[in-house]
Amino acid sequence: MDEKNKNFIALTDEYASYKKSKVAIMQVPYDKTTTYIHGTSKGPSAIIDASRYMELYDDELNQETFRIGIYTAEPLDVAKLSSEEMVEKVCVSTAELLKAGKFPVILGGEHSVSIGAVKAFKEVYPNISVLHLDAHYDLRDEYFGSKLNHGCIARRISEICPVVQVGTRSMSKEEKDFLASQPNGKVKSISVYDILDTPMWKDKTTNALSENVYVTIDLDVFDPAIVPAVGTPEPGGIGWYETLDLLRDVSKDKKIVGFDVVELCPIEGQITSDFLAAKLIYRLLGYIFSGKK
Ligand SMILES: [Mn+2]
Repeated sequence: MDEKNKNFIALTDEYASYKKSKVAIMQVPYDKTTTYIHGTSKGPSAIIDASRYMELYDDELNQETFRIGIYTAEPLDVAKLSSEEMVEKVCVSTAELLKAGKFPVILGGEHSVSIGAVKAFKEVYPNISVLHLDAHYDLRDEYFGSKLNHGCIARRISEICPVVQVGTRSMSKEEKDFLASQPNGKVKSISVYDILDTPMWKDKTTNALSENVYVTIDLDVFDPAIVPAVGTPEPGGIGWYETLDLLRDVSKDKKIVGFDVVELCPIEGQITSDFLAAKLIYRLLGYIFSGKK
């Protein structure tokens, strides 16, 4: 393997050039407002590294998804920026990709990166809704003095467009009150308790989404037994296959126009989570572009 190749799945130019690629991967190594364990700034490079050892052939879909072309951009230079500046930079970069007809995939970094991305998508897709996979509700109005804290992202996104949350299982009283005060409002939550109680939870999720969907995946939505490398792990998350089932359904019934995978906080010598994140991205691209070239 060419150690210098820093493209997703180590694709060579034939399938990774900007010009020929349908998909563009944007890395946002930002980690300012995480509240417990720091290290999400190392998430994007850990995902790219893990992806280099992944099979190019997708054995569920029986296809070589990489043939759509997957361009990997250099990581955005965001380390020294304020949250406001970072969100703006992600917004501008996402808008550029959309204008060029690319399908953006954003790698965090902390979850605040999603706010900038959704802002850009809303300009192009006015009727967009966001599918938000997360252990946390992220509905605080403000946290540790910041409205752009990673614990506020669903609240900020709900000011832009409707949000459908899945896998939630940790909230503050403030968030409970916020949810209860807006029964017909912009945020719907399908918690792990709903998933356990409601066999139709995937239909419920899909039906709550609009035609164009942006997906934001906080990796702590998974059970920490399968994804331990997150900053704020919560017991009892959802599994690999039920997550794939949901994403497959949404890809079939709706038009997913972009997605992000955030909050990977790599643990040295423990690459399970990095690898899962890389495979999740590739599989989701496979669902979205199934049968297309
Ligand atoms: Mn979370």
